[in-house]
Amino acid sequence: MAQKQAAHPGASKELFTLLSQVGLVGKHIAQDLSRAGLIDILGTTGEINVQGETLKKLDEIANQTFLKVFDQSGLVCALASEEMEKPILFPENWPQAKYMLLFDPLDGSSNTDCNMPLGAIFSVVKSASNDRMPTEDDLVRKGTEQVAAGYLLYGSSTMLVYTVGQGVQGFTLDPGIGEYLLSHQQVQIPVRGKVYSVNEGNYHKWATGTKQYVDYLKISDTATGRPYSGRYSGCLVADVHRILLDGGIYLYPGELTRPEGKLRLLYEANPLAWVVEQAGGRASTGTLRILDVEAKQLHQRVPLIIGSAGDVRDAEEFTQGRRTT
Ligand code: AFP
Repeated sequence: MAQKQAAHPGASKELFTLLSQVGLVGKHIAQDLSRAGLIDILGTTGEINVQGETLKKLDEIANQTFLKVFDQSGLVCALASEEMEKPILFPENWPQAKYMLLFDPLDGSSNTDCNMPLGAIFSVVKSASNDRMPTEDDLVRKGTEQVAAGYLLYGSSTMLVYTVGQGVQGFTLDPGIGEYLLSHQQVQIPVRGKVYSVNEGNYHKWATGTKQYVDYLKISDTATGRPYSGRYSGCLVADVHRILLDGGIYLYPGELTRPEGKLRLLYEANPLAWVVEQAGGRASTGTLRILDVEAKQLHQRVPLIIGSAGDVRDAEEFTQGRRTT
């Protein structure tokens, strides 16, 4: 990280300290998860979150861990989370702290009780003005305005993967020494893959173009490497991480009765889109580059098609009706 900082004059020391603090969140959560069946952290809290979803105990623990690590760090002047309707503002940190952190503290929470992969996704933007303390509206920014973005993956090992706009770096947590070591330098996503990742249980809800694209992936054709294999874990981070390393495509498309899709723009789609683009891939709504989507609300949803550039281009052609086979 220090090397990257030296090579990137736009990325300040505070930004890299902030990324290290995200790593610290990952250490806490990874430790909790390693004992999840032994301590009382599985199951639900009995509450419904701002997204209308049942809150898992681990959602709450992960959110609190982010808050604890950051609220007294002096590094951020605002925090926004999937689990909180309103952001938390820290006027006491402003103007020294110019960064604002948006995050999904626990991605894939349906996986908590069955020992499957989980993640966290984060996006960092700078306060919009030097003259005044940011407001909630200042957090609602286009993906192109991110200054750092990435994710934590709690899989068979814990990883921190990030970009500050100079490629993608991946660090693996060595639990023996409690440190992250650089394991994936300048990650490059293949131009095409052999895997598609989508909740096919929603097939009947999709528009024709999406159905035709997914049908196309299953037709045997050696020239284009089809049929693709289906791989879907229910954890966006894990599915996108696989695709980042091996190529392929992840889709959470808009649906006929829910054209905006399920995933959140500011703290799910935007950070992953920037990571994947920085690795040479592509991220789209089907008609628009994710990073160019106009941000209007903190918890805004967006359709997401992300992965290898060649595969995402194919999907765009199908969803735009420019191709049917
Ligand atoms: P949470 O962030 O609420 O855990 O949701 C998980 C998720 O956003 C993403 O990780 C999955 O890819 C997707 O939702 C799974 O949704 P379905 O259960 O509808 O397939």
